[in-house]
Amino acid sequence: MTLAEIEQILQRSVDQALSALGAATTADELEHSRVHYLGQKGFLTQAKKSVGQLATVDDKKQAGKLVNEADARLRKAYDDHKERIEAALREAELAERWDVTLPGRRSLRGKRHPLTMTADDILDVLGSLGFMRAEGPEIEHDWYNFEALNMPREHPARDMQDTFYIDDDVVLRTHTSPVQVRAMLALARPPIRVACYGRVYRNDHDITHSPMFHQVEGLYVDETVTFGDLKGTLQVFVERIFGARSKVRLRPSFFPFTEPSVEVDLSCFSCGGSGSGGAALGDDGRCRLCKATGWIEIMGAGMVDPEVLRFGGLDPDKLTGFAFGIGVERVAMLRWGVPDIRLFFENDRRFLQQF
Ligand code: FA5
Repeated sequence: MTLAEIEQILQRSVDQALSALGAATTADELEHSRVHYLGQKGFLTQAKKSVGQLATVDDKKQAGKLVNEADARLRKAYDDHKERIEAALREAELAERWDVTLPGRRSLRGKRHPLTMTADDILDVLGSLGFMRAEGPEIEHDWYNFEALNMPREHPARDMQDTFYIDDDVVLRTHTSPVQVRAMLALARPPIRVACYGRVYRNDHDITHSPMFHQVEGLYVDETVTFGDLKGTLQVFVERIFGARSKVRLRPSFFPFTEPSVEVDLSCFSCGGSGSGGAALGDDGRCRLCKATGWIEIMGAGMVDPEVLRFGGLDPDKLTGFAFGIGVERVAMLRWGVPDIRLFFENDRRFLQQF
């Protein structure tokens, strides 16, 4: 091969190679062209080999220069185009991930569960009245849950609460009242003024009863605690939770651990206590919320039975006390007009977002 022939081949092939490299649109196509033109069997390699066979040193020099120039030009074209393909790829990937024209997505903020909000509000009110927080176990000894509350074994009052037994001596607590006895034994000296919030369990389930629910227990023991103090405390409590126009009514009832015992009714805030009108109006013009009675039951309460004070290690000849137990779900249902207790436990965001 002569110098002129090498020159000719280089000119033609470099042009071909440049347009082939430039036409590649993917990394694979580009690599394919690189191997074809710059690889072992490519024209450049062939040309390099031919340089050695040229007749004169001058020809070799000149041909070598031409081959090296072509080589450098093609490698640069290859590198530049590779860079362009990679940049386009990166951009395509980014465009796939970030569509800056989309409207922003708001991240969901967590908030307190309606039952937690209700319990917090109840505990805030009781805290402002001087009640200290107290706690007790959910898996409780029969003695605290029943016996120390005047319900010995075989006592018919035990049937008031359908109990989950772990064994003969241990139960899932059926109410927060065992914490009364625990608090008396632990604090020992009056005044004892505690509020306990927690889960309780009963074998009970329908739209207003859940096998697991929450109670807040209040207990106040001192030298001169009267039934009037209980009524005053409950009045302040309902005004703060349900509004200034709310009234309480105490109805005689029975609990083995209080004497006298009462059911506490709240004046119906839907019909204003009139039994008719309001937001929960039925077809017959009567209030459905209070069943036209004007009152809604919200908790049990009473003066602590002297025997329970004794179980708590206190002297009933010197001390008196009152106690009350509130169903937290009941309060939340009344506050927000929730028709089914199970809604609180299903964790459906459509329900929870409304509070
Ligand atoms: C008691 O549990 C007594 N320990 C309350 C008490 C305390 C009385 C201190 C006197 C002194 P009762 O069984 O009525 O009482 O329950 C109290 C409240 O818990 C009820 O008013 C109701 O709101 C709620 N409650 C009872 N059972 C369930 C249930 N299965 N699901 C949801 N709430 C319930």
